[in-house]
Amino acid sequence: MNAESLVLKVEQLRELIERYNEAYYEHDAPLVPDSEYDRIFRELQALEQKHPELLMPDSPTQRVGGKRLESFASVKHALPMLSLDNAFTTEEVINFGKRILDRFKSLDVQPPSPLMFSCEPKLDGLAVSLVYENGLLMRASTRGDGFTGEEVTENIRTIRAIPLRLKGQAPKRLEVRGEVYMSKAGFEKLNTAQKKLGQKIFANPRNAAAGSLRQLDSGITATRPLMFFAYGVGVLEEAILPDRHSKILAWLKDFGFPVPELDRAVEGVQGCLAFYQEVLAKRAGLPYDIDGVVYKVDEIKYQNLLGFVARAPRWALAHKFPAEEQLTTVEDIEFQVGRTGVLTPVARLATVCVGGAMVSNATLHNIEEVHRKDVRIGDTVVVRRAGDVIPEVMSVIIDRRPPNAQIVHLPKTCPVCGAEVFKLEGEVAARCTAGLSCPAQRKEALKHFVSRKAMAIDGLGDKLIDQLVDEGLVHNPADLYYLKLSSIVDLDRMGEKSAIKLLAHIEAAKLTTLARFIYALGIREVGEATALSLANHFGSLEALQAADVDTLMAIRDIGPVAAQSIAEFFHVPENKKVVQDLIQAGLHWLSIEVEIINDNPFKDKTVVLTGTLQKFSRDEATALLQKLGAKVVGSVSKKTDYVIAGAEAGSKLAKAESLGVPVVDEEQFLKMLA
Ligand code: D41
Repeated sequence: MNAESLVLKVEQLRELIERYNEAYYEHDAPLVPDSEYDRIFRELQALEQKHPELLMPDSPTQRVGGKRLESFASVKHALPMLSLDNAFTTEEVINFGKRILDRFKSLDVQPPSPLMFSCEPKLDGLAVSLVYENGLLMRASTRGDGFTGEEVTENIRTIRAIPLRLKGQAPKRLEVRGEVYMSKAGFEKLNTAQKKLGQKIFANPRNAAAGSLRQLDSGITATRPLMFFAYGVGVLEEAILPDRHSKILAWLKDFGFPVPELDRAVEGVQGCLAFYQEVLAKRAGLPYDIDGVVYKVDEIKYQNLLGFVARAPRWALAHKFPAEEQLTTVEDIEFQVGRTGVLTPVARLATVCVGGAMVSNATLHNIEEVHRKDVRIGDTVVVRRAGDVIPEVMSVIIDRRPPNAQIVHLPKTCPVCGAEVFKLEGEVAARCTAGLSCPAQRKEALKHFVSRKAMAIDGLGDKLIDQLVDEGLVHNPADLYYLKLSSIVDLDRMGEKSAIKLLAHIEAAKLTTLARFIYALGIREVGEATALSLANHFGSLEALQAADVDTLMAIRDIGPVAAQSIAEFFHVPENKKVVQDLIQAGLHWLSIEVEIINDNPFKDKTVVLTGTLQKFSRDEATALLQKLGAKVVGSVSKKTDYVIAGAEAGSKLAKAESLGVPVVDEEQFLKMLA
């Protein structure tokens, strides 16, 4: 790059960053995901480092945080609020450890072995300072640029997690530092309410928290579900600070502050890295967003020795998680046909790494969503992949739309079989009308039929089913049981050995349970739990087939929509024939004795299972509870009556505890059963 274009590039980056800053900090409406911001920021940092002559005092790299709004009084922090250095890789964390040891060496101090770190999650909120005098909250301010912030005392007072008066023996002056944030649930609720009122929708919990705290009318702040946790201490007068960070957190807790729940003291950088993995695994299940973890040298004596450089302490590091949002481009939008014929638009993307995995497809849910988000082929979009959730297109960066971007319409005919596509008025789903004569629906129905919770036929993967249908060997589930060795040995990636094995698996799976059989049929609205209820209630296939809508609706957990769908299913001649053919092919089950004990603590209760039980598998415990009349569900809410927690229970247990839902361990569970 020549000097001129270098200057231009640096200017461009600064302008872009300023623009993104303003949108993020002043309007709480980010234009790009954090990862994109970080990338540009780092690019500028690198250029300035390489060409120090280009570094200007007003470069955004010299000022982290946004401009202060005129309307809030500004507050100068008595002690600057430092920022945190970031690490994105293991190597950077190891270097952090090395830098600390080097520093000890140059100070001629024998480093402690092992060096203890206090680890905590890094909540994605905004940092504030709270000043208490003689135990009373006197002043609260945002971090701002670290030196000067905005006074938000009245707004802070509305946050119930923040004590207005300290518990116990209060110091003359105490400045508590921490993070104001919004839980995921609070964020969803707020956005739902905002939508109803026709008000602004927040992009993420962080922006919702910032927008809520920076309200000139504290009455509005009071209606927002803000939370707080403390992570440090600034000014302290007439009290003795504990000698370790981990003890400071406990000390703050005693004053009445919420502190990070997952905090732990560990040995060395290796301990930090193990903590990182642990918290990463829990990330999706936590009730709040975290963007990484923070490591802090635990002993305050060593923190003071190590000191800080520029704005950041040498003794602390934020280890960021892989970004859950990234930018990429939409190369195409295709429609996938599912088991029930529903057409789902899928964006084919230029491959990117999101949340630690390579992503090249993202769901767009339905055509209305495509139009609402205005996603076009050629667009640059934000894709999000959180936890194990399917990647999703969140929004379009309109700025980057090419002139030839292409609008997508719902196809009039099925992209797989050419049959008419039908969309009911008022319904979002558009469906291929061909039913099981559409190969796509046939394939999906078969995949469902053989799946683990249905017939559980081993060795029959998706690719194999695609081939069986494409070759015309299988039209309906019953055909599976008539497959011959000679017709399957020649399939791709098959051989005599695996063909024989496959036929044996199909044969073995003929013995099943009534509930699995009902589930395998793929009746709309009939999931695993409903299938089990039906099997328990009717006890035989004949009785189920004969049931009318009213009889079905009288069953617990079966609503009008499901009842309608079940009754209809057994009236369609093709379906009757498939059921008959399957029985003909030799599918059978043992008639189960169903015995519902009327007086038991689980009757009509909503129960969540979590962790590993010693005496039951998850499925067995579920079946048992269902027989007792309980509804077993997957996630904990206020409506949950019990959480049964086995060994190594994780986020569901934590959530139950935070909601005050009764938690039962295996021993208590056994007692309740007795
Ligand atoms: O959870 C956080 N966001 C968090 C932020 C945390 N757990 N610890 C933090 N510790 C510090 C130091 C070490 C500088 C006292 C922080 C922050 N700072 C911080 N938050 C915003 C800027 C800096």
